[in-house]
Amino acid sequence: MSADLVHDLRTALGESAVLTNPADMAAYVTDWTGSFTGAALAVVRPASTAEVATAVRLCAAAGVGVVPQGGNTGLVGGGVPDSFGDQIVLSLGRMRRVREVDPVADTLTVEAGTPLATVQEAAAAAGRLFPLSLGSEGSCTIGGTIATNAGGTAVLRYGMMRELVLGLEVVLPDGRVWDGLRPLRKDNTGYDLKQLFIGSEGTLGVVTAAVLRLLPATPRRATAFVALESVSAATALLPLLREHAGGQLTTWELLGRQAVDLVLAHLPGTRDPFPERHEWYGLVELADTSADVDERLESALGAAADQGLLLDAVVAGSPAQRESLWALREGVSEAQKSEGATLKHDVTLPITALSRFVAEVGPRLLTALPGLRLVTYGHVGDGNLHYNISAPVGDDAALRREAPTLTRIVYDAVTVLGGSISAEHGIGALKRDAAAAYKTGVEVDLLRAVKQAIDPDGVMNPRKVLP
Ligand code: FAD
Ligand code: 2HG
Ligand code: ZN
Repeated sequence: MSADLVHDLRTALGESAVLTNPADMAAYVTDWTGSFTGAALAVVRPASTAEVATAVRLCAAAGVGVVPQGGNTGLVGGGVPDSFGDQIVLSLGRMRRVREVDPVADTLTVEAGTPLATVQEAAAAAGRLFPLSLGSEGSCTIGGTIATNAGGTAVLRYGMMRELVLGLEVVLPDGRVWDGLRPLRKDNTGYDLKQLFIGSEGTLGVVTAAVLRLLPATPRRATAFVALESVSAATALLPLLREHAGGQLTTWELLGRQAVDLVLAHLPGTRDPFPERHEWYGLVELADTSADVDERLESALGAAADQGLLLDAVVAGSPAQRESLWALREGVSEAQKSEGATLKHDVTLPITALSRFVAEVGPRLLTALPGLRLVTYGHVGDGNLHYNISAPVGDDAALRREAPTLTRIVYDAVTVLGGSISAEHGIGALKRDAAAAYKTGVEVDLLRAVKQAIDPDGVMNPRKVLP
């Protein structure tokens, strides 16, 4: 059966579009974190929507599951096959064309395998902005950011990927193509189908192209790195930043000292912007087309200092300084990976509950595993913490052993405080069982009903998202 499928895929798409050699497939079956390694019957690399449709149709007919993959930067094991070896990986990596930039509609139409950075560059070349911004933007794809409904560091102003997509083209689990590639700002004709696919993590269909919204370019930017006493200072600063910066406020990020320490230890060229160590830090950025970003940042920081909310602050005086402040924030994932075993918790809470969450959960975790290192950072302006844990120094095994207990402590507290166990990374394989356990029965029933309606034979990304 699988030999026939590989033969049929090669006949339809060409020899070089179907990889079966284990060495060629290796990069496609292990995820970015290194925690998920699976096996595949083949890796299929179509070059067009028609080829995606053919590949999915052949897999559906053979009863073989399809795992869509973009840049393979996902953090929940959703884009790689599991260990059964009975699925194919469908890589969108060859579909990377910006099809159109329309200055009147203010839209950009792009193929799913295009890296996010390429889309940002195409928007900039047209004098516009595509605002989604992630540490992985050089490698992650538009299809992947749609499939995960990615967030990042400008959600505070522009929203998540869901809010930036106007239209989609999707290959359905039976191989038919849904052409929803429309630039319409208004379309009240029943259920919003594109929103079902956004955030579905490859379990409902393969996104092959999208129409994205463009926004005014914001070449004027003012950026500061600030030292804070506590998480509650960070949350108290949010309304004050809004009051002074208004619609210019684009980024309000938080970093605990442990996160900064890891970046300084592992990423060459980074340096501590302050002479003294502090427990918490914030990164704030204002952006605008032409207006007074510097003055507004200054007045916001002045007011914060007057209210005793700031311990210290450094304002970027040049693009190079801005880069070096951003490197401290964007380098955390990479630095934590270099440090060793990591247990990730991408959680979200009501903003007013963040401080209590951090105060209560840290001691519980340290009791469960003395010596663990809390690497807390994230998008505080969105109520989203990356409440990650590094192993006690030299004891990765202890973290792996205690992971279920530690994660239960975190997720129970998140639930009690009215939050969610996945803010922006999704469910994938990592949180599949936990997500079902922490949702209500009604929610799980509705999710299953959607899956059953669109993918009754379970072709798309089997054993992910839903148990
Ligand atoms: P993959 O990893 O290839 O796939 C992710 C999921 O989408 C899988 O379930 C896969 O099956 C599905 N998928 C991929 N392409 C398609 C498609 N065309 N059609 C249907 N399904 C598809 N995320 C954030 O939200 N915010 C951040 O700030 C952020 N920062 C990151 C920083 C780093 C250093 C890294 C490594 C990751 C970060 N991420 C962040 C994780 C984030 O989910 C991804 O970077 C991005 O959204 C995934 O895109 P990708 O193309 O790599 O998708
Ligand atoms: C970020 O905000 C990303 O830096 C990655 O979402 C978080 O690696 C992580 O846990
Ligand atoms: Zn994030």
